[in-house]
Amino acid sequence: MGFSEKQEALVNSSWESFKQNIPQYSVLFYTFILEKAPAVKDLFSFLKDTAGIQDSPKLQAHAEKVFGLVRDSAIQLRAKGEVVLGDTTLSVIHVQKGVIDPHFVVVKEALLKTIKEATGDKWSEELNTAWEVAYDELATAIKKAMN
Ligand code: HEM
Ligand code: ISQ
Repeated sequence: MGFSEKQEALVNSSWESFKQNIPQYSVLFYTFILEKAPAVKDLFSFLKDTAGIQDSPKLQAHAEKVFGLVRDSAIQLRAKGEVVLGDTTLSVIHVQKGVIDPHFVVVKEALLKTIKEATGDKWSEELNTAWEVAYDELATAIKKAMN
């Protein structure tokens, strides 16, 4: 899978946009996920002890990790043409939590919509495709070790 320098740069610059307002975008991301798959709410432990999703520092930290991992994948794709996970931790966590294949599509759509919001008038089809490819390659790597 070819991943260009331009694509890597697009992912990097929109990652910076995302980081400009993590409280807002992490809530938006989570809201998009629950819109499509309300039942998924019960899989996440970190919202149990908070009043609302608006002020959950754990949600923010976790959401930042998810976007950061997709961005790392873009870097890996550009450097060596594939995404390799250091260990099976991510796969094990998701199996244990009860995550299934169709959930990955839900999270992907939520991620792309969040990036669209975060980048505003800098958004483009090309930028969208770059995130899509980086996410798909990462999701494939996680799913491979889940089965
Ligand atoms: C946990 C990333 C896909 C649901 C985690 C964690 C990471 C992560 C890093 C560990 C907890 C943390 O340190 O934040 C990702 C990435 C994904 C992905 C990069 C896709 C490429 C999914 C999907 C679902 C999901 C499709 C299904 C809705 C969860 C749940 C946890 C988790 C329920 C446990 C949260 C808790 O501690 O209660 N994910 N994830 N993830 N993920 Fe994902
Ligand atoms: C972990 N995995 C997938 C999606 C997530 C969204 C918010 C917080 C943590 C997550």
